[in-house]
Amino acid sequence: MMMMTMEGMMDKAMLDDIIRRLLEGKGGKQVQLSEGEIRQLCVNARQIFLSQPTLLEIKAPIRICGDIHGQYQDLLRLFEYGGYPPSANYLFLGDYVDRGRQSLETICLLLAYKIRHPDKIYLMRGNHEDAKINRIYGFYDECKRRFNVRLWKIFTDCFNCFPVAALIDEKILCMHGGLSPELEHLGQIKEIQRPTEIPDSGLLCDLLWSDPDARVGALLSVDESLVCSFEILKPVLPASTSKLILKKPPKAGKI
Ligand SMILES: [Mn+2]
Repeated sequence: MMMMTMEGMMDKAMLDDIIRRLLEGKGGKQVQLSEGEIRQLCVNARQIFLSQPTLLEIKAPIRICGDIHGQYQDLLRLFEYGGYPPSANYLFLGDYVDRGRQSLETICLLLAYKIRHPDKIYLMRGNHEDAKINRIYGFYDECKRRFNVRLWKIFTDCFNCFPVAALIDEKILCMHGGLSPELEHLGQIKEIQRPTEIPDSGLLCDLLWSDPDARVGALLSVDESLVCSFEILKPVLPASTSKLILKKPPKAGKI
């Protein structure tokens, strides 16, 4: 329905063709979409992000995935293992670009799936979905080398509209970074206006940047890629819900 009501949305055949070509990048082959196609992915995805809330409210079962950081082969393996959308629901916790060598394929495949299946795949914002970070850590250079700086700016406009947190089954709160001392109720997240850059301090900065503090809670590693942080802090969630916070894995000397 959304596909039909939004102005200028890419049609399904075009999206399926883009997805098919991107999936041919399995094995390490570079997939070069056209600049126009990537621009359309950014513009269309931006519209969908803005049509959905800043604090996503989604239902289990859903597969939750941490940082990809341009490691496109890992993203493909992840879909191979968990099922390609829409056969399974996905929530990504952010950090799609920088560091790895195929940030463009990574973010383009995720945006294409988001537009094609807007209620089956959710992409939250990471601290690298921010111009002042990905200008330095690789994405800008990849855009400039393979396309141009103009395209990098179009991605910036799209990243500025990503949602920043998700609540699964009204119980599990997910964000890329962690909680904020400023966070007293979830309504504050819903009120964050988009598009927005990530400020240097405050609620939005903390949600995307802060790390769990072992002194105030306990960390449980579910597997190598997922860490649950049980934090006994302020009653951010209603008393009836558990205090399970999902976030990206802790730093290993990286941001
Ligand atoms: Mn990261």
